[in-house]
Amino acid sequence: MTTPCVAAIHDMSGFGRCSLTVAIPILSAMGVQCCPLPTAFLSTHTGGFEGFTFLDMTDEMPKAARHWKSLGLHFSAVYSGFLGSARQITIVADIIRDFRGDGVVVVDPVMGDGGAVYRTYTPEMCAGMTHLAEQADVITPNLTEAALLLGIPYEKLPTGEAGCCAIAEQLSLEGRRSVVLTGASVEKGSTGAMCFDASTGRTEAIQTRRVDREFHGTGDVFSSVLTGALVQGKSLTEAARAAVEFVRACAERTAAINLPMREGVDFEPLLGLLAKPVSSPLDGLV
Ligand code: PXL
Repeated sequence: MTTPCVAAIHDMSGFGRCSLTVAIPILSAMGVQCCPLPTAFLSTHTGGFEGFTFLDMTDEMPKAARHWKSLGLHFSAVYSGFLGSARQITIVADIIRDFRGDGVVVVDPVMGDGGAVYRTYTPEMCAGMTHLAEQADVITPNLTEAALLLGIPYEKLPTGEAGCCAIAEQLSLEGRRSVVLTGASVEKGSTGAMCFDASTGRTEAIQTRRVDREFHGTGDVFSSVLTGALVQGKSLTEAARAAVEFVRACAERTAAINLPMREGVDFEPLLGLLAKPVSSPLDGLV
């Protein structure tokens, strides 16, 4: 049995804990090999830092994908997130087409948070993200991204359990695509995800107690755990449960140490929570 492999198409931000600096350690801790295809290199992420550098990797991506194809690589999942240019929309769509095989395609339609679009995202990129997300088996929007995908103002989104249910179902392309809506709160003091599972047609809220503070990068932590758990064969709601609980643990710790928001969540000491115990070097092989 070979270790499952995920093609992870995200930016690499040097400081601030998001995207690949989150996806690589989380997938590795879950016993999943992460094969990064960086969309951009930034000195820091764009949320709360001034003067960050931005190296667009658009031209490199098709070349790297062509090499992967020539090697006959197969992935258990293709997992995309923050993109660096509008041109990357078709490039990532091509990569999904070429490598989806019988794996799962997770598109985190990263575009914004808290009702605002991220600084490097153009209207063209947001429109393109809607098309890219049509290729996904599973999407993981937050409420801001859900509003953009649905083409409605953030303030007009329905709220509460029935509202989150309606959003998840409306985003499902008439039941063809699974949706894990993040930052979905069904009652005061709780938060988590609202999941529409295309394989069962059911919608279910996965909730935990809310840590009363804002955090940066939790969407990337969430989607990475979810992707790892799906690759491990968990159902959508089991995977969402694992992601909701891990994000809550990270949030609790981050609040306890008073980490500035722009530094992301202090997840590294908690990676052990995601790992399966190993008793010998040949564990899982026989
Ligand atoms: O966490 C989403 C994200 C990913 N990558 C970069 C970002 C952000 C959010 O601000 O700036 C570079």
